[in-house]
Amino acid sequence: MKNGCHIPPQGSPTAPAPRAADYSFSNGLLESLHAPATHGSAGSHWEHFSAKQMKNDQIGAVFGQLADLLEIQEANPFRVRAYRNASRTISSTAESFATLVAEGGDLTAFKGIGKDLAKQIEQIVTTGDHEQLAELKEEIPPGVVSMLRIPGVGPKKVATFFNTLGLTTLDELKAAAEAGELAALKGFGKKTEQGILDNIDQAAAAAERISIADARQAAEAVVEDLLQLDSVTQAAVAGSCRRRRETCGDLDVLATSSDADAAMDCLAQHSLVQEVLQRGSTKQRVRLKSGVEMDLRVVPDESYGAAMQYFTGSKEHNVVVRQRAKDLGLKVNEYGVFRGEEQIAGATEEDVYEVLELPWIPPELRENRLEFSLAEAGDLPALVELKDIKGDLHMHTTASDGAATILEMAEAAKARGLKYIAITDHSKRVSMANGLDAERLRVHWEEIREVREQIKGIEVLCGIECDILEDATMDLPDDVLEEADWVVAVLHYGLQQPREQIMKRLLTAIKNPHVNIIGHPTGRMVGKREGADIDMTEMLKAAADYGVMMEINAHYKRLDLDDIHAAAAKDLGIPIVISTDAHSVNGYDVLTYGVDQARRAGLTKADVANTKTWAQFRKLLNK
Ligand code: DGT
Ligand code: CA
Ligand code: CA
Repeated sequence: MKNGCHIPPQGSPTAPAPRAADYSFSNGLLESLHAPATHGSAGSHWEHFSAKQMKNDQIGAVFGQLADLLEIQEANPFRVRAYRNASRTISSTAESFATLVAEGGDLTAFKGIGKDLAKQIEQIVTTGDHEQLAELKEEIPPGVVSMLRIPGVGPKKVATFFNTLGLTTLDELKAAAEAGELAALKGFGKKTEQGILDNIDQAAAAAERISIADARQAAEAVVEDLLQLDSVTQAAVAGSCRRRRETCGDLDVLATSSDADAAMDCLAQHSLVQEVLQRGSTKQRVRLKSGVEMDLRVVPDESYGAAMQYFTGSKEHNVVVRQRAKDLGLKVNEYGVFRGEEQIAGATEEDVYEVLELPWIPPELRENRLEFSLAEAGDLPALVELKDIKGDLHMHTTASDGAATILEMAEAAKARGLKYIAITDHSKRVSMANGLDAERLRVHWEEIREVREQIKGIEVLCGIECDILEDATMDLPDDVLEEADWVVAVLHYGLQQPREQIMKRLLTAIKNPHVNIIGHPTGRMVGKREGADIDMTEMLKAAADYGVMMEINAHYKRLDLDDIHAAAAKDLGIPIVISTDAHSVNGYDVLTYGVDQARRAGLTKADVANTKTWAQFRKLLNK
């Protein structure tokens, strides 16, 4: 076993509470397997989210919501489709629409954007709002919109529930399903009704949790604006968002300021904020327009570290911290660490941990797993960082369901400092994504080789995302896979199959001499869909035996492997690759979430194969 942060597998006594099926995003409107939304604009630093300018994906989300709400109102399908197309175009465009608007550029040059849509984009960018969307939100109760969160339920079904049955909340929908009223509807059946009953509680419980991407975007935007104030000396994100959990229940922000009122006014007036829920002398709670709530706490400088430590949590981590203080005859709270009346630490987190005789512990590890024993032994891992990543080995182009060409993807990767990428379009089974058969694939690989010749300073691999079919055979024959530089094997279909068959499929792939890696191994969608029923121990053991790597799919809707299983893979010495699964040049932006997941797993640079130089990495290609 390698030295490092071993995290116990799920189900062990110290593992956290159930984590797979209990969340969803507040913004569940743009959910789609093959059209991931992206965050941040190309050219900006990956970690940088600005409050100053609207991002393309935010503008795109407005049109996505418009399309959903109009469809619920049974509006003209052409209009609905136009908004949906606009949403996709905008979200997958590298060039910033906000910048174009500011510079008076011609928006109608983009496919699917006419004069009318261009005007609406201008409105969104300049006012941060959309008049018609605001009206629709008045007309359609939020409970109706939340029905979209139920897996398998889209705007068309919601329209029927709302318009035909007059259902306005998840509770009413559940009652109607229990009474058999849904199965009686035209175009519905017992199966649909049962599916809704099976999933509705998850959707209801999940109501408030948002993805780490949405959480970071909002929280970081607020922090950035607070830091602009002269009176604010320090400000930062705390809570689960700082710990980089997959989802966040609410957002926590801390600031130090000579003028708490100014900081709270700044938040109250922030463009992301809907309303102030509570305001005291040092604490304010607001609801954002997205529905998620945020706590702002303004603390004195001498308490900043203690408050950061306290409000970063987790609660479980803090229980141990408090006990430790007690054992040392100290008292710790959000104001500082005290011996009797005397404050002995609190200005910085480092000080707080130091007086507790501990090194500073990275927030991603603060879940009361093994961080305290590692810290005591001086064995805290040096966690992998975004800047360590040198390659991206899972992405799509226009050959299947991506929005950019091979050359565009390669150039964008190079511009971000990557040294090698693998183009991994879909195999033929994924017909909805225009998957490639052997013949098309060979032509596609020829094009990749041409790009490889053409572009200097980055290696471009001929790859494939090859489906592992329901009958446990590969979607492409061995002689084709053999020609690939890089084969990502994945489960897309039949995720509900019994464990035995799922394992048969995975083992087929792992034993295939041409398969390099299992991509998004479980197939779960965070808060939306549970993954396949996998015997993780068996799969990882086989992967270790056969020299197959494991992916952390960096998309914030996947984050698959999760932290626990990535840690288990590390312990078996399995190289882990953090890949973006980019479907456009903006798709690379999600890399940061994958790195965060790896950090939560306790992975170091050495554990992540795509931190290697190309010369080192290529040696891993021969199994
Ligand atoms: P979330 O919002 O559900 O995603 O998770 P957190 O961890 O952000 O939890 P939240 O917002 O309730 O509280 C933020 C941090 O504040 C939490 O991680 C630890 C600290 N905290 C909050 N309430 C308590 C408490 O009752 N006891 C202790 N020890 N710490 C607390
Ligand atoms: Ca929180
Ligand atoms: Ca909170």
